[in-house]
Amino acid sequence: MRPNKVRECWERGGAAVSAWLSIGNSYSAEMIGWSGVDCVTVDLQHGMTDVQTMIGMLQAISATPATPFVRVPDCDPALLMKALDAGAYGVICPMINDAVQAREFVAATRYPPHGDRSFGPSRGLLYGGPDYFEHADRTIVRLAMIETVAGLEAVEEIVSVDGLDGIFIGPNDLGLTLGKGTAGDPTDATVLAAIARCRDAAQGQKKHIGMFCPSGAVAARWSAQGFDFVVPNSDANHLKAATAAEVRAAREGRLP
Ligand code: 3PY
Ligand code: MG
Repeated sequence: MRPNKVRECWERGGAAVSAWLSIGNSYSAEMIGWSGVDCVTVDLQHGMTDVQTMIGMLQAISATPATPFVRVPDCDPALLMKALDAGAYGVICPMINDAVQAREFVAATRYPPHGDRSFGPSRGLLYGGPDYFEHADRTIVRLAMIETVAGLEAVEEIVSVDGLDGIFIGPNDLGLTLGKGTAGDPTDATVLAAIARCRDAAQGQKKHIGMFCPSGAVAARWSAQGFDFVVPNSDANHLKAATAAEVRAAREGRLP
């Protein structure tokens, strides 16, 4: 089976960097796949895309060196299985609030006897190879998002769930539910303490810890603090920021 670059990166002791796709388009997905990232995550929760478009995006990512991941909109076993059947090598599940939900999430991604994933890996076989079934459970990465007070309070139990590879912090939702507002680069002491608790819980169980970040510089800061799956913002935000910078530069020629 084709290897998972995120697992390879972790085996070397490195921090994996994932791109994040909010734009539902296969051409931009392919372009981002050539940016040097280890993996590219299609965001089905807040991204402007649907399942059919996701399939084309996963096909486009397959033509690049990056490994395809999907963030599903919620812990829906049918959608998790569809994303995996479509060739996702990693799934990120938002709003995991307790160990029961974490176990349901993991079960949907593993074949029996360890889980209840149904057999039918249509594109999984094409992308992964003919031995997909034998290796899928060990190759696929499963990250549960901790982004609520409930999830935070249960984080030690969540990271203990067998088969879960790690947790991924959504700093905006976490800040919101802690009553501190949204902040991609949190500075509030309560939010920072919550993030440190998540990291310590994950590392205590030898699980991985990731976070969505507003920039590469912030992602580098967190990876220096032990985070090993970082996302330096989304395609849409990069496109907007880069375009705005060029427009500002162009206006310097002759101010209106
Ligand atoms: C959050 O910050 O809440 C996220 O879900 C980032 O994707
Ligand atoms: Mg969120």
